[in-house]
Amino acid sequence: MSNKIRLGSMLAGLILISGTAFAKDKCETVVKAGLAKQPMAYDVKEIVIPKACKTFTLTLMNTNMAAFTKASMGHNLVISGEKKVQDIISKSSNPKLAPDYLDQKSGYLYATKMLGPNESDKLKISTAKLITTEKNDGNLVFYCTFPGHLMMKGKIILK
Ligand SMILES: [Cu+2]
Repeated sequence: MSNKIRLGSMLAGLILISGTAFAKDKCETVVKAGLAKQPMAYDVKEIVIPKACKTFTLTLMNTNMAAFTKASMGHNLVISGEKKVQDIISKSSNPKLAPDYLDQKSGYLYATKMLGPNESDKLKISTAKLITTEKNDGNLVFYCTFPGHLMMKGKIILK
């Protein structure tokens, strides 16, 4: 084997290793709400957040067609511990809070804006806060507080 070829394969190996390490700790994700076949759903049931990420960026996109308005079929993404879900959802479903349907004092950890079709919003999530909340309020979950959207719920997994 010539020196040139040996160097070439060593470099290829290094690129492969650094590529894998980068992919392992991906500190961002995009979640879609409102699917073609199911306007009242997220496209994922789980969001995996690596503890190695200090901050995790979560973007929520409402991909519903314009026929669904924010008032008739809005979507948000709220994060809290499992223990607080019922309280947060029942306080947030108050008709006085329309069309945003989120009680600011209900004790959630993070929440996007209530989105109409083709709107998006971004959360900058501190993993340290997630770890503390999981200890105090149980397993972490995400859900939509628009009235009647109880089926829009999934798990947040810290790993
Ligand atoms: Cu919703």
